[in-house]
Amino acid sequence: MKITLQLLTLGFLLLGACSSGEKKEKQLTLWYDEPATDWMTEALPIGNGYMGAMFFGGVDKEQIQFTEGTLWSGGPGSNPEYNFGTREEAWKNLENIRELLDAEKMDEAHNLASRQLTGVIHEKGGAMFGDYGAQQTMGDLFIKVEHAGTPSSYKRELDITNSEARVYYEIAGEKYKRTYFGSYPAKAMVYRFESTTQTDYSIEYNSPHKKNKESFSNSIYSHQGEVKDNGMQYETCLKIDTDGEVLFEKGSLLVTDAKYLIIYHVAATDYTLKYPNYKGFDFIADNKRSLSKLEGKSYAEIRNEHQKDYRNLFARVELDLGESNRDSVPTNQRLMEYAEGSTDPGLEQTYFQYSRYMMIAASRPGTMPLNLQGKWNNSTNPPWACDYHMNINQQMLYWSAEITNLDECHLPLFDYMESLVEPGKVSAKEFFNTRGWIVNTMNNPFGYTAPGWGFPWGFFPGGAAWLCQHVWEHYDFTRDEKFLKETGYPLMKEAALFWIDYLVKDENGYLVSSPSYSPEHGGISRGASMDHQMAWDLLNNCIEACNVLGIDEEFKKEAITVRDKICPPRIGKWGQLQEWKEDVDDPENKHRHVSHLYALHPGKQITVETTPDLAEAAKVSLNARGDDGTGWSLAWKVNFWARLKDGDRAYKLFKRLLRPTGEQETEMMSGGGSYSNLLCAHPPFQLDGNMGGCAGLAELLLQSHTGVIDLLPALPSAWKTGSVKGLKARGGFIVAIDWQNGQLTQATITSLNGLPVKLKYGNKLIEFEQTEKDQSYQFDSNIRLVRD
Ligand code: FUC
Repeated sequence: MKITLQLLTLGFLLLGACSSGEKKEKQLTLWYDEPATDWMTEALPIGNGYMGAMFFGGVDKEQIQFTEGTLWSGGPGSNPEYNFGTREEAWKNLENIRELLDAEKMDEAHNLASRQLTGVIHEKGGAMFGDYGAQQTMGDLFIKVEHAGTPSSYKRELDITNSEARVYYEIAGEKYKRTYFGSYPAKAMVYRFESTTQTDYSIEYNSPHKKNKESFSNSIYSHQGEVKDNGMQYETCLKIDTDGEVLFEKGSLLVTDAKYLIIYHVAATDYTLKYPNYKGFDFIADNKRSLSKLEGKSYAEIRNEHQKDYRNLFARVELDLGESNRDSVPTNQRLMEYAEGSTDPGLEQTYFQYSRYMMIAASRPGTMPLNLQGKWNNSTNPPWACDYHMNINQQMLYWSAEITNLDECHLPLFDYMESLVEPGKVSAKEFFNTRGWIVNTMNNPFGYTAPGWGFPWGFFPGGAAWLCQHVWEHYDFTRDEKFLKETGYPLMKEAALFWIDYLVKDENGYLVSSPSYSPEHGGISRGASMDHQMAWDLLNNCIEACNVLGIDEEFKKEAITVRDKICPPRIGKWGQLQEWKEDVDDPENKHRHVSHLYALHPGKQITVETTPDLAEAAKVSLNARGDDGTGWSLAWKVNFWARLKDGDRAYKLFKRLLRPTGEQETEMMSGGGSYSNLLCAHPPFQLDGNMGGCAGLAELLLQSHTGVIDLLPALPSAWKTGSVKGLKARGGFIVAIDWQNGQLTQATITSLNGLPVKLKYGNKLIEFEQTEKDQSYQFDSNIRLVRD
């Protein structure tokens, strides 16, 4: 009997070892059997936080396009008249515009607002956005490899489990291998070429910018240049390590007889994130520092240091949606077959983790925040200036940061927000004569905080309120009170002051936003619902912050009074959630922005549990808008349906987000999808859809915005059996969930802060008045605590 029990126990343990925690982590890769020929749809992204690079994997000629996040045209250096977009004393027209709106003279109000409440940019020698500028590519490295013959066994891959890209092929019986990665701790990109035979290479740097100086000494190639339009200075350096000979001739580095060649690549500019000059960083010293940190370290050490740094973030979350056995199929083909109906949970997992990979590759403490294309831009004139768009895009880029346990990657956004306060106060004063800070739709790194220069798309002073949701969420997930006190709350309070001053009373005594414009369709209104919802959310979070910090009683009282008078969400004549205070929604409107559902997501004013009628109205609006859209619009709809607890509908939209999209497709309204490199097609490429899609998948498995940790709130029926580990819930709880046949089998909650917790699964709810810091708690399929 005793023996049997022991055997049984052992058997159980062994089974346990294979089926749960001990399971070997699967390596997730994107891979292709041909080199890339198109940058946007095929090349693959790598990055070290500061720099982003895209490689093609060409056999005879490798192309590595790269940039550094601060490299921009425009701004003060481009024009002495540059003034952050300010139209001085524009606010003097405000009363007039409000009166016209009250008299329902919409066209006149629109015309006056178009003339006066728009930002100012100055023409600049044919540049698309004048002195507003645009993010710039730093250029391309071309590496020619001397070999003759037809390649075989070609493979180009991006291993996102370890943050490493590789290229393999064979020619005439010789093997060639390349390994690329971006190291945040080394602040360098690393490209290694190896071959079984001695090989010759030539390396050339091509840049669209003005070259000032070039040199090669002590194995270091340095190129100093400047952006022609604003004189922004930069340097990029290549440190060469090889067993071959190196010669610098006519602008090319010639490497001969090398079995290995390693290029360490650094870049920096003289930009600083500091109003009003944004200049003065010692970029030459910075590059020197980065290069000297490499001294005395072997390639293996640098690679290990990188992988340790990366894994520390990436490995926190594991998602298993079931076996798909499709890893042997190239990713482009896999995407096609998925669209044609093949079941491929592995591709879905890869998509989810790819977003986390890109977040880690492009947004780390001390770097610029993600821009519209992350850090991957190959143009001097990129779509929408590859800037910071504050009426959905910038925020969506960071939706996944907290829930997928990458809160450190959120920090660059907050540094950036802090830099916007000073210019944003000038904009608030000059355009609206209010206190506080604002940003509008478009924002460059030179403090452009004014409305855009076109009224219908550019007028969106709510940008700051929306950004402030991010500092609150960061606090709520981490419960880092120091952060809230020193960084979060000051940003929130200043943004709230704008709304306290800007909102005006309507005929019914409600506070409304006048004039306002629901992003980016309208027209002009005396109350776009989104403004009301954002102001409500911001004031609500400020009140909560005052409670947490025990400060600012007076301000808190004012915030409560204002919040409670804001025009609440309304249900209109066809059962829809009204996009405006006026009941004028068109049921045929398929516009990509669904801004009036802000209160449902990313806000929390509307929830299925607390405001079921409004949630129902949100559903009516969403159904009317339909299931098409740009990439980010589809991603937002995944999140909406997740919050509405309709996993199958969310999943349908997620599949739509993975629709294979070609290079030539430009139809915006319904063209969203994914390129074969799995980058999101707006179209064209925009990273927000990748990040928003990832956040949406996480919200299908875990939600916590109501103060309750809701397990599997919207599990799609397609994901019958699976598990997720390491997602984060508000309050600082790390959550692991297992499910089978669509039902929870077990969950584990680790309490990082020792706070009370409420846990929900379906209609079961349990509550613990306290938890112990750093303790894990295991729950069974009925969310009953499993005691040891
Ligand atoms: C907003 C969107 C567009 C695009 C642009 C970058 O203006 O309406 O679809 O994503 O940002």
